Amino acid sequence: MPYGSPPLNVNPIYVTRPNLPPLADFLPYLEKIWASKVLTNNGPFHEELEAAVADYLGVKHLCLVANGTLALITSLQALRIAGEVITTPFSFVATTHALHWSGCKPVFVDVDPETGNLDPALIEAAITPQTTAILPVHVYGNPCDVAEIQRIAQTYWVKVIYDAAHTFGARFNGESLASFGDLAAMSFHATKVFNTFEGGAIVCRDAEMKKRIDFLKNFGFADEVTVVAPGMNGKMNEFQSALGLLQLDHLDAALVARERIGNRYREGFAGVAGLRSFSYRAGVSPNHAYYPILVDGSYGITRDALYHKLRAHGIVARRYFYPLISSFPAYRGLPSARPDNLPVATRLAEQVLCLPIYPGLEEHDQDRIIDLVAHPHAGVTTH
Ligand code: T4K
Repeated sequence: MPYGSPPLNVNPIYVTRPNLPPLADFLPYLEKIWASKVLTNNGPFHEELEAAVADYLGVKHLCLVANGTLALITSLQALRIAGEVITTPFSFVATTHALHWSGCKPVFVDVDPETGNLDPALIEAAITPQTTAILPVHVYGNPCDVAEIQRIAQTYWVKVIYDAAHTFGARFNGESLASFGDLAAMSFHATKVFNTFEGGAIVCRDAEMKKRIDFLKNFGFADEVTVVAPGMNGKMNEFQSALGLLQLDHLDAALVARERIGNRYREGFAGVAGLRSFSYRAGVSPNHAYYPILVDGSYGITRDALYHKLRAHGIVARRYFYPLISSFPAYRGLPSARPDNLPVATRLAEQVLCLPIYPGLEEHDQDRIIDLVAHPHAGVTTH
């Protein structure tokens, strides 16, 4: 079960719902899979989707993978990243787990209060002779300062792997947000703007790197008898790929619906004391993957009180990303994980709440959410 199902006799409104095409449209794909008996290992739907996603994003080289976490781990392996990697604590825990699974040491750096993304002004001070890469996240699909991060990476001769899990459909200066960095790891999880049940992709810069990643995601096989590296099983299967092909047809409409919902929230919350959202960087066409709000001391009630109030009304908002990754037992002993090293991220994690946003969200439900959020003291129930 997804987290956060409220024990209520009302239909909950979740932070997101997967966008799904009509079931009837999926059946012909299933019939083809049954007829061919090709279920996985780079079958025809996989090949077709890989080309179609690259085309949609406007990138030349892309590898489909089974999920976003494997996209991150495979990216780190493909570039042979080792030693220390500079990253953000304000993300989903998979970002740092990928470093752990690759034997790298995460070095947490604080974030920019306006975007929630890694603060480039603080990166250089965290670089040591052991640093081999930077792993920033375009959090909520809002671009990092890609130019400055690139400058730092070139100066110190380190790689940049973007966690681009939230970026599908977002563009920056006319380019897909997944086209920046040495590699970008995307997620096509059920909760994402574009979903293939589970799934993901790695955007890379040239055909040689694509070949390397294709080997890595298939146990390291270069051909039937040659294993060139200790790869893993990171392949996207034919069911996921078939769904992806269908989803692409519905994506532009989904992005329009998300934008409409995002704009209605923005209008609904204008002028509410103690409430703000992150700022979009100039040049971005956002994908409205999430609708995070930040609740400060002048709002009237705390972020957690608002979270519980909404739940009492059947609205399952989520505190992405709280707790900070750096506070989890696996990472809190790291010197860079100290809260005094991460004051902005610590504050944002205590203030943030992601409101429901997905194409099927009904206007009257959104109006209810807006009303409850815009009036902190209305609808509070005592337990
Ligand atoms: N990097 C970043 C920055 C990420 O955000 C993520 C994933 C990754 C890497 C790793 O990518 P993947 O390996 O997952 O491809 C969810 C997702 O599981 C996770 O993919 C996502 N980030 C993260 C931000 O959110 P939970 O634990 O909050 O999911 P859950 O199950 O509580 O679902 C949220 C809501 O969505 C539910 O309340 C209802 C709805 N839902 C969910 C699922 C799974 C459905 O309606 N149907 C469903 O099948 O982590």
